[in-house]
Amino acid sequence: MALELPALPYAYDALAPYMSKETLEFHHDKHHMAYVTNGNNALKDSPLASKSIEEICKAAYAEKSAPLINNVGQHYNHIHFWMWMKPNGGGKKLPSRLQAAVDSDLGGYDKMRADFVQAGLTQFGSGWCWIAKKDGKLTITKTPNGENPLMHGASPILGCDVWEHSYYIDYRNLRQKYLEAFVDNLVNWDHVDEMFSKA
Ligand code: MN3
Repeated sequence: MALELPALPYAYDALAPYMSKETLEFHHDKHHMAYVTNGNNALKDSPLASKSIEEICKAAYAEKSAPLINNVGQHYNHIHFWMWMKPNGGGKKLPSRLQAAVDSDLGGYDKMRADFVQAGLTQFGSGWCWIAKKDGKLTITKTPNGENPLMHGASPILGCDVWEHSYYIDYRNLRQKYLEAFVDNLVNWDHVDEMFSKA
């Protein structure tokens, strides 16, 4: 089953001013496309090719396959990244069951927001910050490059891309402002809740 680039679930200009049309054109059409192309090349002749993308992520990390960790990992991460955002998203509009878990496991909304931003800010170089479910509890983590929580025995429910290609056009070097805008104005809590319900 070949990897395929999904269409964005909204118009390219739908997330402005928090994420511009230009950023989404480059990020989706060029960067994500490259992960799909390179991932398909890496999967050619691999016994993992018939597995689900989640299974490929886990197996690739266990086998230390850099081309699959990087490209299939990034494909998985970006499929959800597009769905983790929506116009007029973000802020304290969490579905109640998710809110209850954030309260009990992450110290409430404000601490969750601060810790998530801090995780993204302190990821040195390229990578992602996450809210993931591990051992039955929500936790905030960060990973380098194309890695994701699936590779570390956890289930991601929210992730933010802190590669410079995700924010440099709109925020230049101000990664913190980008992360704050992501949480305050872009997060699609319904997709987070859907992943939470399956985690
Ligand atoms: Mn990216």
